[in-house]
Amino acid sequence: MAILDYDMVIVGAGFAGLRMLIEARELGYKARVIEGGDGIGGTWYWNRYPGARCDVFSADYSYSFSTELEQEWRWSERYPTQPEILRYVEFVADKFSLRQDITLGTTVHGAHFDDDRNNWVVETSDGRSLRCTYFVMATGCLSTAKLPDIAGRDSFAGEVYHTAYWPQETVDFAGKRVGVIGTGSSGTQLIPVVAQQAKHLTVFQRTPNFSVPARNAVITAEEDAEIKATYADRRAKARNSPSGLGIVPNKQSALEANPTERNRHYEHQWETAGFGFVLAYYDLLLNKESNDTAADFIRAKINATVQDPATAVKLAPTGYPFGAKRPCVDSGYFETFNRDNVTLVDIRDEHLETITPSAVATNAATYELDVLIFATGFDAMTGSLLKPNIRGRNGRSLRDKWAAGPITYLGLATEGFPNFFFITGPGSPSLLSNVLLSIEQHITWLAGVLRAGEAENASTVEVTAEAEADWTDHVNVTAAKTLYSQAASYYMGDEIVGKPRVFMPYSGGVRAFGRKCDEIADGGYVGFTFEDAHVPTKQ
Ligand code: NA7
Repeated sequence: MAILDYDMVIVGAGFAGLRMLIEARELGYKARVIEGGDGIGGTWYWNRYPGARCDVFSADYSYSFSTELEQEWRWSERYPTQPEILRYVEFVADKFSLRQDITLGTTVHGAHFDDDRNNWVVETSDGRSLRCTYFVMATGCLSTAKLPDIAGRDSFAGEVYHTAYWPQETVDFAGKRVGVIGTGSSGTQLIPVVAQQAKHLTVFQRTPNFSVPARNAVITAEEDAEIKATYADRRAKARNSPSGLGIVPNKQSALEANPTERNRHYEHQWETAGFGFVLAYYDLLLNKESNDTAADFIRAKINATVQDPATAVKLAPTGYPFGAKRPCVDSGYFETFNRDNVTLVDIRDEHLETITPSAVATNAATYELDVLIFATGFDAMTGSLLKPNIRGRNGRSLRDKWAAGPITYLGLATEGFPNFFFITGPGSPSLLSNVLLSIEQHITWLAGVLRAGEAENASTVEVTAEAEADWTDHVNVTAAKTLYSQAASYYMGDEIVGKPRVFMPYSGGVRAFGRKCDEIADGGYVGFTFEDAHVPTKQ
């Protein structure tokens, strides 16, 4: 038997990778995290554009595994900025002495399962091959940035940035003509900040987004004490809510409320709920007529905020239901278009034809720029999982297996790839949930699977074809009851030309998902096979 380098190799030192490392140590494994960036933090390491912040409440977007950590760390704002999140990640890494098991600045190019030895060989960019029992991709759902296919894209001679590869140094926009392509969550956060600094900002919008106000605020000492005193309840509430945000959806249908009552409720949500606005009524994502009431309310808000009527029309989302595409949570986004130094270009009206060394040109005008920012998002959910060439039993590649769309059991594993796991993969609630909660649920549950395998002296843990087919079917059936398919979005794979159009996250919510996982565990991990008669060699 070849000597193992590690019991577990984990790809990615973001929230999932770090949490996986902690769990691996609990399992008694010798584990190593391989991270492409020169620092830890994953998406929060890379997405350091001005205005970057999480749109989940800070106390919920935090680890729950250590009460000591919960009590020691002090969040300063309701919605934490990127630098504060990175400070938290660094704090966690130091507190739990994680750095010694992390290799930075190294990419995993590929990995294959060695059928003869029942373990994995992981190939890294520094030319090494690491042999391990378990191989875990903790690479995140939104981590492979996407550049748009626009003619002349690479010819721009001024400063060029992508929100997801923002430089460490501060970018100075003063006196410059800046263009931003993309108005998703990143663009919506960046645009108000850049507008305050740039000489002129031109925003190129393809699809207007529904956005609700964040109402960010400083967390007072009193509020912090309250958060710390009630963490256990808060976590339980989050686990028992559909989105993992601790928000119990209104049990009423939007159509049951009379228009005055409904408007009052929407006003209240608008002032207080942030992302929770999508749960204002339980059926907003189930019934188009209900959804229209919320969409109309938000369009009226945009219309009331934006002074120029033509710009207000361009900014108002139409043609798809509210929430079917990830809504944004903003701080002064629509107000920004009232500034004299901001121009909105709707590229559905003016076709974006080419990028030249000094401008972005549509069929109607040429916009001369000094700085061009791509806020064009990611190859979501499968992008990072399929980037390395991962080959399972008999050399079968994951790319081939998922050519028509991902097939997984619980978003955690796939048949034909023993001892290989991914955290919050396609088929898990991931992108439709507070992803921190989903990460921890996935990892602690996976630890149960691994313990069960060891109890059976198994050297391989694998899911069955039947279990993954049933689960993938369940994911599809659950999504079909919703309005998600009525928008072009990264949930459906629409962000990449040629990507299979299938709904990827599990839309049944974290509570239902957690219960299903518990049921599977109680049944002895139904859907998993534990094979062979020798325990993986511990290092
Ligand atoms: P998103 O939400 O995927 O947004 C990407 C934006 O870029 C969106 O407005 C896209 O328009 C636009 N885009 C993408 N390709 C093009 C081309 N070719 N031409 C013009 N415009 C384009 O990514 P973000 O980084 O903003 O946010 C990702 C997540 O981070 C977010 O969901 C939160 O979970 C946090 P489209 O809508 O596709 O027409």
